[in-house]
Amino acid sequence: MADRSLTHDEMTAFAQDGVVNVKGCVDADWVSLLLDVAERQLDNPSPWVNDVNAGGSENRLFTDRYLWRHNDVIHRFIRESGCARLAAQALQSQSVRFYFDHLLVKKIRTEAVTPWHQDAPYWPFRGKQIASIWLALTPVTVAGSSLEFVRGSHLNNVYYLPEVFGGENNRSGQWAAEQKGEPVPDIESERSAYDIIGFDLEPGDALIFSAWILHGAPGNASATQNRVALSTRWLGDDVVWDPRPGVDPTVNPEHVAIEPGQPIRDNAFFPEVFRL
Ligand SMILES: O=C(O)CCC(=O)C(=O)O
Repeated sequence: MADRSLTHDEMTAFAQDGVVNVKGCVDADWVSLLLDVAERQLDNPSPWVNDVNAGGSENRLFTDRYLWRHNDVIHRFIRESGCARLAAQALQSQSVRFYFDHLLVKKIRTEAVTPWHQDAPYWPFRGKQIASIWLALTPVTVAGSSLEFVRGSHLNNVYYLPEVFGGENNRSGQWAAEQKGEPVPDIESERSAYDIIGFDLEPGDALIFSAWILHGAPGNASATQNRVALSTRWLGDDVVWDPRPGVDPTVNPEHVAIEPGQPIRDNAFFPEVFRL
């Protein structure tokens, strides 16, 4: 499966729509290994966790990030799953570096929505060649909290203010409140005004999407199916370091010796995983 390539149509969809649904992105062995990681992480989270209703078997939103430097499975996944190559193809980039992994669990009957947002404003970079690969580890439908996107919105050249997901409950995410700027419009109240697309996925399918596209997800209305996904973040050739106030502090200027405006060179924090 590490040889999976994007088809011409898939690359065109990513370029035009800002998102592409990649069937069979990884095989069942990876899905099973990553589900085990998710199970263990729920009981033993990292300092970057956001856990709403911790310990609950329903109505629980759990996110944890930045596991790859400590977790052998995630470390191997980013190097061996073939995702780096798919990211490079989608981004039309000669090389890709890894940024971080993001585990996202919505247990059955989870009310918490994922608010509409762009990813780029949260991160300490400038550049257009930034993408995520959101890998479904369970079957997901839009009603079961799959992602939705405003098609083509990655091309609008707008930078929206990041907001703190989960508000005051999200103790590890308050850094986002430091930014100033234009808030994301109220897309949910005016859905018909937007070209919204959503996807149903099977385990092992993935959505590759631009860090500039507006996206969000409903809560998980299912009474039987937890929703588990792993989102990995990838940086292409045009990305430069831009550690602005109010961006994600997991990797910050104390960690890396990159001058603002310089290309991302650091292999310890942003390993180059693919080069043509
Ligand atoms: O899984 C979710 O609900 C949110 C995922 C997301 O926004 C992302 O991966 O960028």
